[in-house]
Amino acid sequence: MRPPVTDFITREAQFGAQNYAPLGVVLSRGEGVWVWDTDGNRYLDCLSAYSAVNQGHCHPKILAAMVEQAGRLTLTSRAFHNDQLAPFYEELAALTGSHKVLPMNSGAEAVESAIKSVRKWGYEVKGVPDGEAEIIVCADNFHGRTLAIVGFSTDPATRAHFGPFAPGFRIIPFGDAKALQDAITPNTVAFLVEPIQGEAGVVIPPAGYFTHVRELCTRNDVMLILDEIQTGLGRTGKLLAEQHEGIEADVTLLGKALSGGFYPVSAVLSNNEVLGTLKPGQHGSTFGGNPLACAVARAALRVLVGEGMIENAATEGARFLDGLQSIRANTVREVRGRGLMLAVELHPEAGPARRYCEALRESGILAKDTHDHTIRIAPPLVITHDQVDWALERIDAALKRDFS
Ligand code: IF1
Repeated sequence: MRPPVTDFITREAQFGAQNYAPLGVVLSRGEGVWVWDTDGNRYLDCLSAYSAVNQGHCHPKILAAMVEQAGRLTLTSRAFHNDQLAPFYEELAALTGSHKVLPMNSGAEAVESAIKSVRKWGYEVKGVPDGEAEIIVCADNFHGRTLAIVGFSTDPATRAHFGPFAPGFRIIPFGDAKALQDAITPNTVAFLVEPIQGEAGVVIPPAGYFTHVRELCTRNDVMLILDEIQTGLGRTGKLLAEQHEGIEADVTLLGKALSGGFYPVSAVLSNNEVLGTLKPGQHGSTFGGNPLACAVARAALRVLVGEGMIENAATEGARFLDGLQSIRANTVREVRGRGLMLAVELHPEAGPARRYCEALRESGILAKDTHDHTIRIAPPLVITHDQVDWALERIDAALKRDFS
């Protein structure tokens, strides 16, 4: 006899820090786009663990690679070499056209590592006076939850009462190249930005913005760091979101789907000398670049590319976006998206997006709200034509629900 759902929820509440407010569903199994709760109800996952499960839940080939490696060698530390790291470097560098790779674990660790590396590059190569490096970031950014990162967040919920914070960051509006131009000083070492702001509600910048950003960074010897932890690895219908803009970052950050949701794997990719500034003993991590992480990531990249998931995200994402835009509901203010990174923004008077997510759950779809009025829609990239139609029917009905 399975314990009732409430049993798991109350037991979590007894011992767990309450830093999340999850929907009232207790999941126990996942396969492809589907997840099942402890009562056996099936849901289409439209969050994909915030784009960490792009390859679909429990992809059999990634699982097989994980099990095989886990039975052979999991962790050596970087005090010794292992036989998975070089192939991981080679395959990731070839796929992304990068020259250097720094393997880390969480997305935030990749962001922090990039911040350290560009500061070091600023002092040792650009000639910025020690301790005076500046990094420009955008309002409404989300780059993780560590102290340096929340210090340059503009979301009170993620930064209140966590101070004091690290200095050296300037905040400008997203999408405004003139603001970037005005913020650059001789001490600016980098511009850190998401190609599309995910947590902000899938905010897509104006056409041409990144072309201008790329020119400004090149002209002023400022490193362009693109945080592709959420937008990367096929989510927007291309391997990297930067490809929609026809530009190349100097430093690219990957995480989440780099492991297909099996294991925390992140990486800093550098197209130039930034990572070359790191010398032995100057940066590291116990688990960074471990053989299990590398084997899992190699399989995750292999299936992402080999099974046409990126192309499918472009095709089905366009259909999903078109379908959402065709919904005639007076609750909807705007529909935004690129590939399978989609969002439905509601009119404030429609009430909190959370209750529409509750309605979606009742009809078999799991989605997450962000910033009160926006529903994110981000299914695994393996979603089929029929599953998109199945989801659109239910989203249409939910957006027309009368909660009065
Ligand atoms: C939470 C948000 C998404 C990210 C980008 C770095 C990171 C993330 C663009 C850090 C992580 C996660 C974190 C998770 C919820 C989720 C999230 F709502 F918080 F903002 F996706 F939008 N850069 N995003 O999106 O990667 O250290 O988590 O591996 O903290 O609640 P991480």
